[in-house]
Amino acid sequence: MGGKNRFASAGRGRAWLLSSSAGAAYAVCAGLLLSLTLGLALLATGLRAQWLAGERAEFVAGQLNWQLSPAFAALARLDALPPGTDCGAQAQELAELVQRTSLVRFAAARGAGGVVCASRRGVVAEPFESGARLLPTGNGRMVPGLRLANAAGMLELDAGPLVAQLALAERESLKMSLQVGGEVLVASGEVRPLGAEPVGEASWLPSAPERIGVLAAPQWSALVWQALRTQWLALLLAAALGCGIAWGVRRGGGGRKATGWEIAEGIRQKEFFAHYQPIVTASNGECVGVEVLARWRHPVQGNVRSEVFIQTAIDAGLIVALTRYLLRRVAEELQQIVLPPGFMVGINISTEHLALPELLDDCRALVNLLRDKQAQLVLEISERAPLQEASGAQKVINGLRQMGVRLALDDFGAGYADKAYLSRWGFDYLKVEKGYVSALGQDSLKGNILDGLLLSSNEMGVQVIVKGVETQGQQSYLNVKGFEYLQGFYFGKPMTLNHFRQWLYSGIAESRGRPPGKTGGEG
Ligand code: G
Ligand code: G
Ligand code: MN
Repeated sequence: MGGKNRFASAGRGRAWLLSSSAGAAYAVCAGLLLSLTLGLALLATGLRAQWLAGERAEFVAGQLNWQLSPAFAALARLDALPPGTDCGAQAQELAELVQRTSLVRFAAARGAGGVVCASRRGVVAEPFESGARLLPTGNGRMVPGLRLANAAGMLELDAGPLVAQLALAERESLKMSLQVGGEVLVASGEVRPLGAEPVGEASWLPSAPERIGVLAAPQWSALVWQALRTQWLALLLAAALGCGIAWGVRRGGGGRKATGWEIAEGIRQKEFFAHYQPIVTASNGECVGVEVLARWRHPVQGNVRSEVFIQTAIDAGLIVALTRYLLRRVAEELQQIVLPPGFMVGINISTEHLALPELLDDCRALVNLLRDKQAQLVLEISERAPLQEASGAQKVINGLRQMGVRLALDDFGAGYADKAYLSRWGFDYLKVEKGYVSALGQDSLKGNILDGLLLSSNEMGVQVIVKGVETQGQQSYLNVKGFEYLQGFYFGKPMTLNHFRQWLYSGIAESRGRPPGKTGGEG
């Protein structure tokens, strides 16, 4: 059929959509946390780098200031040279100055009448202006220099040791340079215009006659790498945390709000199915019926707990559609199984559904099938949502009765049903809330209520089914007290029809169901 194919491909499409949106949720959460952490790591690294740059600029400036201070002092003393016109005496003095002042490799002084005398005889000093400037290599200069000049004269310093200092202080993530005027001397020994270099923290040499400073510029690209290298553990944790959050959100979200759309789609894709839980006699554990419990295998989230999706289905107005589907599916399934005579099949019905005349049609196929098998349908109505007179449920119930359907008051003891409520709606069975059995031997009040219940149920002609029986002790006790029907994990958990069939015919039910010392013992 074309329709079937269409649904099948729609199913695949939806599973893909859901799983890809799951992947997206992980990616978004992990990415968000990752970039947040990376941002913080970069910020921290950046602030630290800036602080470090300031520190280092200041330290190197201090060192260079100390290295250069003899030259600074010598420059200040140039005007104390003896005046002369022939440069002879001056050249001698200048040569001695070069000899004893560290870093100075050449000196010149203005003599009387504008003559310039040099520290080396026969060398003509280039013209110079007051101030400081860098001298790049080239023009016969093997090592860069620093020229300091004032009105009295000029000193040319060997900048090699300064370069060495810069190189020593430099790091992959921190470029060091010496700024003189509009130029910088970088750690490789080159001289470049100031604008070409990234500017960082500057620290000025305190004793310099001119503005000479040490620059320390953080290298941001290297810092990103450094942040990645040093913070990888934090980044890894952030990514893991992001995935964890995504998982939590998806699980919590999937748990709390399986959307109405998903339920509607789940019905269409036949993702809902039935589990069957045995109802047995208290005296010998013989199976006399089952309760049908809805189960949902979600294509992505797997098995969804019924407490979650039943409430969502009720809230989304889809519980009728879900039950209708389940009734049909159960009618199909039960065709395959031979049932003991008088077998009861319990189905949970919402009060809302019970007010709809369509319920009669919804039940018809199952009712007919069960009639053929001499079994009967029991609709379980929870005490938690009481039936209302005005809802029109009475008419529907009358119709159901004519079809031979029976009614059970489910979760008895959880709400506030009284005798009047029971007789008004004509319930055939009372299903006692789980808490009453687990309270046996612990909560004497609830235990007493269980005793009193038998008396009044006999009076009213309703049969009691006790739910939540989990131990042999509980079975023995309830049997001795005179309860007739029991349901609980001790006899059988909710299971698929195939499992139920095996369980029903394997005889396990009888061997574990028969209480020891049935005739005399007390539980
Ligand atoms: O087996 P389990 O944990 O699924 O049952 C939880 C509750 O969900 C039961 O108390 C039962 O009332 C409710 N429930 C299970 N299946 C259905 C269903 O098909 N319709 C309604 N209305 N309730 C159901
Ligand atoms: O609709 P109703 O509340 O009757 O559904 C029965 C619910 O009780 C199901 O969720 C089923 O899984 C659960 N249940 C059945 N037997 C036991 C039992 O022995 N102990 C406990 N704790 N839960 C049970
Ligand atoms: Mn029930």
